[in-house]
Amino acid sequence: MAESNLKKDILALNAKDQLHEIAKELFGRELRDLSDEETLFVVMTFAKRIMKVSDSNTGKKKVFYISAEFLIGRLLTNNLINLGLYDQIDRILGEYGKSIAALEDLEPEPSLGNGGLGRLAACFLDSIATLGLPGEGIGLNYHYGLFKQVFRDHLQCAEKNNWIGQYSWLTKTDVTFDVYFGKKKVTSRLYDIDVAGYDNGVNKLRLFDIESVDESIVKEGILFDKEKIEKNLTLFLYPDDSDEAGNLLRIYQQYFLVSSAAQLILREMKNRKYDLRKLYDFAVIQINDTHPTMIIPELIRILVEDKAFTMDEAIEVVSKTCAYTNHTILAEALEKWPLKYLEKVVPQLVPYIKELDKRAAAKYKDPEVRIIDKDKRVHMAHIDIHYGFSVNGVAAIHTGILKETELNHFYRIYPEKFNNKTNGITFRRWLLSCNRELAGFLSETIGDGYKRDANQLEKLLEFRNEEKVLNRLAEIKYHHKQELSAYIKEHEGVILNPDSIFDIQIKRLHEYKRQQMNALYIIHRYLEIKEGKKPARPVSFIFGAKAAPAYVIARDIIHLILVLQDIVNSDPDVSPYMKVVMVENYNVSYAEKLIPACDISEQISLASKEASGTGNMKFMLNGAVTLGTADGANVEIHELVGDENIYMFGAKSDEVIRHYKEADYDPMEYYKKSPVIKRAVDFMVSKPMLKTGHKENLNRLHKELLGKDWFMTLLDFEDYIRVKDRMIEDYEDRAKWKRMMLVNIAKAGFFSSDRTIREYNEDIWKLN
Ligand code: 26Q
Repeated sequence: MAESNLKKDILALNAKDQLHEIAKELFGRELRDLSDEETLFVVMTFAKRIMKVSDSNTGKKKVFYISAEFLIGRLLTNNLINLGLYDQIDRILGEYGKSIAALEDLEPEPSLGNGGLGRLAACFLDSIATLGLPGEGIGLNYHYGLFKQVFRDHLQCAEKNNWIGQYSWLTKTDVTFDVYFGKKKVTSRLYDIDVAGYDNGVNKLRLFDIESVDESIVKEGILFDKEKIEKNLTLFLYPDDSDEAGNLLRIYQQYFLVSSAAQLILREMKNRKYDLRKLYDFAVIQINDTHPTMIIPELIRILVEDKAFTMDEAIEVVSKTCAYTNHTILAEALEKWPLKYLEKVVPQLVPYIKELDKRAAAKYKDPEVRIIDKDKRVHMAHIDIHYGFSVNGVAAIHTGILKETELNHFYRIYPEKFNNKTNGITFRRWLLSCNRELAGFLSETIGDGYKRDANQLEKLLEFRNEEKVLNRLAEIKYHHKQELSAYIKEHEGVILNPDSIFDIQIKRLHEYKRQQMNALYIIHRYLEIKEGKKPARPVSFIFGAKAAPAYVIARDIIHLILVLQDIVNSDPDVSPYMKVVMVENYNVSYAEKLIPACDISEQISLASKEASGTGNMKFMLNGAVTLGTADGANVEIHELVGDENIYMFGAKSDEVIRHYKEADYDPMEYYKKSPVIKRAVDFMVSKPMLKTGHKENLNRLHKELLGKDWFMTLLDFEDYIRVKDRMIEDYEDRAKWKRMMLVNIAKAGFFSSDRTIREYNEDIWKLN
């Protein structure tokens, strides 16, 4: 480490010369004459070169974090901060009238993830590198990643996101592997992205790509021929899973990932002359949800077929190497593939999966723990639990529900495998980089120590009654609200008042996350203002969300919000008191602008359904106050900040689970007995709504809410109104609110992903 710093210092000393040289090399011109975009490429190239010569984190044992998603976001600012070069480069650019801030928005965002699970993987890579642990991420290089969202006619449309330009953080390697789908062979090529730890060594994110990929098969939007596997395999992240071809493609992607990963890991073991019979002494494979589960039968297959292991030996070695993280308890998200799909895509794995099932069945009579069920569907999670050594949930309540309910049959046979690892976020991106003003103020107030040891944020509590500190926090928040307002005006065409309360819900669109409940509140407030109840202060309701293209009701909810945005913002009686905006193409970069500007953090999932949530942590760290249900990590936030610094509402998870068990929840009951609920729900299909929006979408949603409401919106709606109204009133007690902000920041240290990764290492990975 000392040596690597020395190396960095030497390189950094003449950073200016190097920038000049790279400018000449790439563009044949002087730095001062380059466009902002060209300057961005120069700085990127410089950072890439520094990382190439920096030391990597090494050790006898390494973690391979294998995941279908790595939602890494833009890398320029983050890499410069972690390399300790941000201020220096910014100064040099300043000499030419440029700044990093002016460049960073030009970087295309790698969109290699859907949401929480992918972003968590990215935070983990940052923390693994920062803690100096040997580890790498293994994933896929989707050319167009997750779709780009555009709104047309109040509807979500999907376009491809072409994030890989001429200059990207990817480095093409000369490593290739053969991957077989039955007898059909394709070639997989490895690309690397360097991951710089904060003041520490560099690790790698390994991304595999199919050599025969063909971007030209993409037509309108994100349409392409799903059958042409050798051309389409790495074009998109999670394509349409509404039909068989889409599901098969998903399995092709998964096997392509695990076959490449297995070969990469075994190649490294061979290069380092490690004994494969002790694989678990040198490698631990963390399986991020079930998407990479086939790595287990695949490794067993290779050890048996190519390395002369007996089946018993192979199973034992692999089981001691693999660990599984569960990120969801939604039944529909637990992967169960029809055996015939696997027979079609990866016939070579099927005998091994059958063998694993046979052994489990011989040992345990309970049909619930079978890998292949009576309908011939393969339960991917069951492979992980039987043939991995660790099973973890991602927040205390989530792990509890796994043990007691969802995976109880497994918990009874393997209690020792189950453990909790409450999620975390990297403070480099979610504080130092996205909120430099707050980070600077914290350093002035409590010193720099919190940057290495997040728990030191608690020192801030000493200032809970110091008006100067409290006012400064409020001032920083206000600056971000001004900046966000300007950005939203430019990009969404909506004018927000920075003096209004910024109420923000940003996350994937899913019924269980209940954006529809937030929308119903907006209707409720709109109608109250129409009746003449003018609030003391305006509220800005801000949303960001993508819906899976095949998820009809989720798209209807987006439609509802966009129609409300139109109606509310264009109504002169109402718009001075409230505004609604759903930002287009919500992504990591947008989150970095929204989160520092937030007052009210909406975390309103139906209790028991949100495994953890990590946005809740990012908001808290940036001084927002949570409005939440007792779900996921909200429960732990509540414990940390106490009743007086959070607004909790709604049914608890045991009540919700009971309703599901008894099948006794009926939304009609709530609709009939509450005029407030009835009025808000019916407004969805009222004349003004149908005039602006589409009958089909709004009627379908209305019917869904009253006929099914699977995620119990109406159960919690009245309590939500009550608590949210109180929260908005409390905002006027400025002293109280500022203190809540301070306490939330001070208590956020627990949610550093450095803490999470330390726990993974101590309990599961045991790296040196
Ligand atoms: C499965 C089968 C078929 C098609 C798609 C999928 C699929 C794809 C993505 C299932 C799940 C995902 C992603 C899940 C996810 O992001 N989960 C989130 O993980 C976060 C990190 O642990 C948690 O904080 C969130 O609570 C959880 O929702």
